[in-house]
Amino acid sequence: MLDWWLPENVSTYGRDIDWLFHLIYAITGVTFILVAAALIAFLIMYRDRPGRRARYTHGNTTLEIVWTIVPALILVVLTALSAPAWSKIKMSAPPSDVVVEVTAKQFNWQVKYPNSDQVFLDEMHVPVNKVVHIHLKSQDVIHSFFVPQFRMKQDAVPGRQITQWFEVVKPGKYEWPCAELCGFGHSGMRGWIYVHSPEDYKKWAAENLTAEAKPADTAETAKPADSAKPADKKTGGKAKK
Ligand SMILES: [Cu+2]
Repeated sequence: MLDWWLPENVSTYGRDIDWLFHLIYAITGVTFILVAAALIAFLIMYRDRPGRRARYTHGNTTLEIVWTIVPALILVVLTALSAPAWSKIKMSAPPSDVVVEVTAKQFNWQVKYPNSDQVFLDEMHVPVNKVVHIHLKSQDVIHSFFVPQFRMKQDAVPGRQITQWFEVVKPGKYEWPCAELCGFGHSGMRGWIYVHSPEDYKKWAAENLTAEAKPADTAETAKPADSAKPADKKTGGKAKK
């Protein structure tokens, strides 16, 4: 109904959020119209007229109870309706195909991939139709990772690493602003997320993530038995130096 108004949804879980958005928008929209109509009606009904005297009223207990209980019930129902989306998007994650480490700072996104020391500034590359896990940290103040088309928003909090995930279904270049007023340069803090086709992503990774990724790959082919762990340890040790 309001799809034209939101940015295009390219995320697997975007629908789960959009219908809740539309539902809440409809409820608050109808409430707004009722309240505004009552206000205008009362303005006219109780306007000053010759011979009319103001009088004191203490209110109406029944009305008070009704307009307290009805919104409370609406909130309880909305909570119940949003719980499945919340648990799917925020409380759990499907196994990752790609992991990206993001550290926010005043006023950039710093992007790193496991097994590579290369740090990218305000630029992330991920493959389409893959589950991407973001390990989100902050170096200074609270920032907020926001990609409207992904329907994803998560604060980056100093002292914590927060894992979030997304899966994008359409290749493209998506704006990646910081959505938390984080200081003087906040308005300029934004990056771009490039969602590539599988071939393009492979090509990009081969050109940009090779330096540290290669030793791990060769270790894997050299020792096919249980190579994953030693290879990880190797690169992990290297990264510390
Ligand atoms: Cu910021």
